[in-house]
Amino acid sequence: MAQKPKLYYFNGRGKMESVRWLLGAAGVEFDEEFLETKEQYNKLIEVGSLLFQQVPMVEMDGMKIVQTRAILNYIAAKYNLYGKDMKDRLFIDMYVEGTTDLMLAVIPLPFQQGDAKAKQIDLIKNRAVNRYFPVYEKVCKIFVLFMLYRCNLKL
Ligand SMILES: N[C@@H](CCC(=O)N[C@@H](CS)C(=O)NCC(=O)O)C(=O)O
Repeated sequence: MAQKPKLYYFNGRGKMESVRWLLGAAGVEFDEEFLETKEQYNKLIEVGSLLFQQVPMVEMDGMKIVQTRAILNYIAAKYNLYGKDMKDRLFIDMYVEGTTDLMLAVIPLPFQQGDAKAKQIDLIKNRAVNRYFPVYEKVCKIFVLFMLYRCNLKL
């Protein structure tokens, strides 16, 4: 039996969360090593496991894969979750980049305080509600209708 993928990241959602979700969607079990000390992280760098000295890193299929998008693309392609043709992949890539942009607005939050933090929270809420969520709601509705049609179900 193939070895389970092993995920290396801090004990938090961050950039690894989408990888966990994708493996879950693919029905793939995985192990995780949470980096809780500087020593653990430095050790990975010393042994050359982190190409750009960054996590997330996923050990699978004999490789140590870094860069979130590269990890996601590999898993999606491997488990047939990356569309049927170039056009599907183009749309998947657009939706993924949208979530990345929204997440980039969230990342600075833990390091902000006071007014700056409140302003950032307002911006995130506004962008989420008005710019990103409507797009995902629309595509989810289309997907549900498509599945109902495929299953010959009527609304
Ligand atoms: N482009 C990379 C960025 C990864 C990244 O910024 N990782 C952070 C943790 S979330 C990190 O390892 N920072 C340490 C550093 O850059 O030295 C990706 O998307 O995976």
